[in-house]
Amino acid sequence: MEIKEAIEHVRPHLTQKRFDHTLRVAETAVSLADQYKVSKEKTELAAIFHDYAKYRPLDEMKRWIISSRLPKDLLLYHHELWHGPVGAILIEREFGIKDPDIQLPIQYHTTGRAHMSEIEKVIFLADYIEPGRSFPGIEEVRNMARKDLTHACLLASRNTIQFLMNKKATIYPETFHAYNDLIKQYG
Ligand code: DGI
Ligand code: FE
Ligand code: FE
Ligand code: FE
Repeated sequence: MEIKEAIEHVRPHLTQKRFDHTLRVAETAVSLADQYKVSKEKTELAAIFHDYAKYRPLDEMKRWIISSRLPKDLLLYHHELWHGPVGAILIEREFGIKDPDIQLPIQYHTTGRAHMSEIEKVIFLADYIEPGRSFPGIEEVRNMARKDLTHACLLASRNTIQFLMNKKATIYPETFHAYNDLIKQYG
């Protein structure tokens, strides 16, 4: 699919704010893809679709999780974790995009997972550091993103887990699996 077509499919499903975020994620992701020798075309498509399902009604997302190959334990955790996995399914069903290089980064962009591919790391990180974001410690992650993609993912993952624990949120197992996998490389 051409990027322009993807953008027009996504636009009506997002708020203006979320759409602008999506374009910034795409720009950030393409710059990382260029630096780390990842396919620009696949990166841009994954970025444009990464929050595609963000505003689907909860009962619709629930039905997709029940009726597709997605992990059922998602239903035991916060619904904020559903839009990535559901988006990965929707682009296949609606647009015939059946490519793990595009679907996996979308599926895991919120949590990460163990053994992320380079394109998964690029989307995970771009979503975290795009210029519209302001989290505590984000400048350190932005600087590291220019030096070491995997190490930057570790910093983003660690910050997210600390943030979630501080607000007493439940943490999805894949979120921990991502952190554990990354800290083993940089402990
Ligand atoms: O969709 P975005 O807002 O662009 O960003 P996102 O999909 O990365 O994250 C959405 C939210 O999900 C963010 O506030 C952090 C949160 N999150 C990430 N991992 C977990 C989580 N929330 C819970 N409860 N558990 C997690 O493991
Ligand atoms: Fe998201
Ligand atoms: Fe994220
Ligand atoms: Fe996002």
